[in-house]
Amino acid sequence: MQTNKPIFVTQPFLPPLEEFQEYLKQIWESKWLTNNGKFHQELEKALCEYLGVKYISLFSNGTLALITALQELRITGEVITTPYSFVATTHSLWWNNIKPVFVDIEPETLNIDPDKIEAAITPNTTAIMPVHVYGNPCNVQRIKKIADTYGLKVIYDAAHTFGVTINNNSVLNFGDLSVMSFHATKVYNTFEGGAIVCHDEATKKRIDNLKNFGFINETTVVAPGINAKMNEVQAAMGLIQLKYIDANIEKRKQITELYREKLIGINGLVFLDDMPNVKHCYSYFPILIDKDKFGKTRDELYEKLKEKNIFGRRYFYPLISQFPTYKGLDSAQPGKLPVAEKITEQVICLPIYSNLSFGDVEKVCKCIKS
Ligand code: T4K
Repeated sequence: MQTNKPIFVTQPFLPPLEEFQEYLKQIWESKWLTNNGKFHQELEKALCEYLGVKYISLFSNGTLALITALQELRITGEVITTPYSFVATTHSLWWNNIKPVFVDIEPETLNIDPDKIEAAITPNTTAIMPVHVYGNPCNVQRIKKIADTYGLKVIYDAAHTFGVTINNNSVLNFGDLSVMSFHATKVYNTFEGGAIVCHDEATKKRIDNLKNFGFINETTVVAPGINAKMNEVQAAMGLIQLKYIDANIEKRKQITELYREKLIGINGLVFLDDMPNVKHCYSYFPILIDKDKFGKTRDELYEKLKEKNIFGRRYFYPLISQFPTYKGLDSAQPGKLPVAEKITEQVICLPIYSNLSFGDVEKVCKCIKS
């Protein structure tokens, strides 16, 4: 029934099928399906231009891009990171045999707290891997200063940011490398997909080699690379998506504004505001529930929404540091990450995507208020 169709936390934007078919026809004719094809090359150029970055290397997904970014910088030992993210952030360290060291988050932005980074640095620390959570930029200046002082690399997990700028400069221009995700659930999707943004040609070349088994020519392999190439169907989707991205982000902005208007002033419910001088992409709309003031726990609200066919998601619950793989680490011990431990019990991300109707946003808000 139309009146009670499920509303999921997100839904991918899909362009008109005919537009995609035009690209598919070309792929069928050329029989060039992958390995740095025409659309792959076009998309790298188009994304550099759209995002305002110098070099980009496309990947089959964001997780392999994260793993490869660490390989490229030859990161070893310990890496300081946030427990408040999708598990792929820390898994990329684990797959590289690197020890994650969790540092708490700021209550205002939910990003890694720069004030707490220095205390976590040891002689084994080689890098910091912060996440621009929900697309809200980290304190990039403070993180740069700390990294420069201690000689650390910075790899940003920028999976939630697309087109985000600080003072008109892409957030992807900070750090040694930034890693993007173009998964179906993201603001900009290529079904699955990802990318590494870097700042010089030599690095771009090495990353391109690493994602192609380490080949530099037909017969020479210079590194134990992996297969993480984006294929032509994904790249074609990426090219079409770019035509719609501004309109899609604008719609997300309007949805965010409507949520804020409808939910403001509810006792025990808070949401994040826009940050000064930042152009946002509105990838998620998280709310935080204080059970004492709101009169219900986060989980009670989450279940109540589900009864009404509204499927918010508890991104990010549990914390990465609470998963079995990581909970034995020193930095993961209960009480060591007090802000993240509190927020993970309070958060629900409400539905947001470009095809979400304003009527559905009102329905979600009504359900929260009732
Ligand atoms: N770093 C960060 C900070 C990340 O958030 C992520 C991914 C990564 C790294 C890794 O990047 P990738 O390797 O994924 O490129 C989803 C996504 O799978 C994941 O990409 C994303 N973060 C994470 C936050 O969310 P799930 O398990 O919650 O997704 P799922 O399948 O439950 O989908 C959520 C909702 O989206 C569904 O209820 C309905 C809708 N949906 C989903 C898919 C896949 C659709 O309508 N169509 C679809 O095709 O992880």
